[in-house]
Amino acid sequence: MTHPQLIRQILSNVFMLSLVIPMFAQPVPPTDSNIPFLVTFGKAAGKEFGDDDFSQTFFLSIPAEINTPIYIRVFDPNVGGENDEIIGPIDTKTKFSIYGGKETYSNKDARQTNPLGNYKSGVLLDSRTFDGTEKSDNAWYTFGPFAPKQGEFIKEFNAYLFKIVADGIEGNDGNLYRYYFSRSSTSNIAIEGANAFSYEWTFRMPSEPTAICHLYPYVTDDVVSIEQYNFDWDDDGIIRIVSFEKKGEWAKMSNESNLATSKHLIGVTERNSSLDIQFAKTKEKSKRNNNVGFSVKNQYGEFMPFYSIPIGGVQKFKYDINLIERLREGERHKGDRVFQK
Ligand SMILES: [Ca+2]
Ligand SMILES: [Ca+2]
Ligand SMILES: [Ca+2]
Repeated sequence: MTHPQLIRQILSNVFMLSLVIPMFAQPVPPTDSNIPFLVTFGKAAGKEFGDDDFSQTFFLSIPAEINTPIYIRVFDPNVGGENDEIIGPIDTKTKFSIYGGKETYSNKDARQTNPLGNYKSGVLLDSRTFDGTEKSDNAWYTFGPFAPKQGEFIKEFNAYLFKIVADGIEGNDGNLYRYYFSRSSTSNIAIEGANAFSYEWTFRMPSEPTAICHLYPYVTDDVVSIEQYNFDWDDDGIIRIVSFEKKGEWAKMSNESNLATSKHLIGVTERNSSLDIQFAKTKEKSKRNNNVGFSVKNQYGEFMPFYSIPIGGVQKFKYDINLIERLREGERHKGDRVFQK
């Protein structure tokens, strides 16, 4: 193959690849997580329903080169009707607030898992409170348009960051909802290169008795151990960690209204990509309407982000011990200096 032919071939492969693997992260929860809904309860709810703090924060990152307007869409933002968990009379109000500008992400309080301190840092761009009478039942409500530059510019991502906070400000019912980050106000059109993440997911498990859901915490290259936290798992099955080296390491699991935590070592091959945390229901134990909270800390005590497009891809267990050994060997030599004669 001549040189120009080779280049054409490479370009065409890259083009084909971009068709096959679109890096579009916009539904949250993402389709491949198998998680049907995010959940936020009204603050008068008992914690046995699975929400420990009645607040959920997501960040949306928009690549710096995008300069067309974006929209933040919420599916079923109200409480009542088809999808929500109703306790007694419908009396719950959920407030969705969108933040941008300075400190939206860079303020430390925004990157914790509890709604404390200045977690609503940044400039409030828009907000709306939904109750049981809203017509947005089982339908999309659209915030925006926002100019990408209304987000906070974060150099390490080369992106503008927005923050979406859902607070259960009144009542005791569970609000189930989803997000889509869109280029259109009336339909779901993905924003190329955008990604979404949170430090704590509170979500609904599917009703199918053998369903498996996934969350993908990103492991940076300085992580040597992690500590997982799960809240109100209700003995619904098994929570396990899958990686290049872990076939399904069990996490300590919570039951009704309690928090369980366990520490897990991270090897050299398990860095710079995302772990697969599996929430696997089992037929014998399967529960209905199970809401769960999940977060992970690194050895520095910092919460780790879970992205809707897993960064560095999702790790899969390598059955071949020789292959694992070669991977470890390769990682060990990555840092070696090369001396030239
Ligand atoms: Ca109620
Ligand atoms: Ca809802
Ligand atoms: Ca639960």
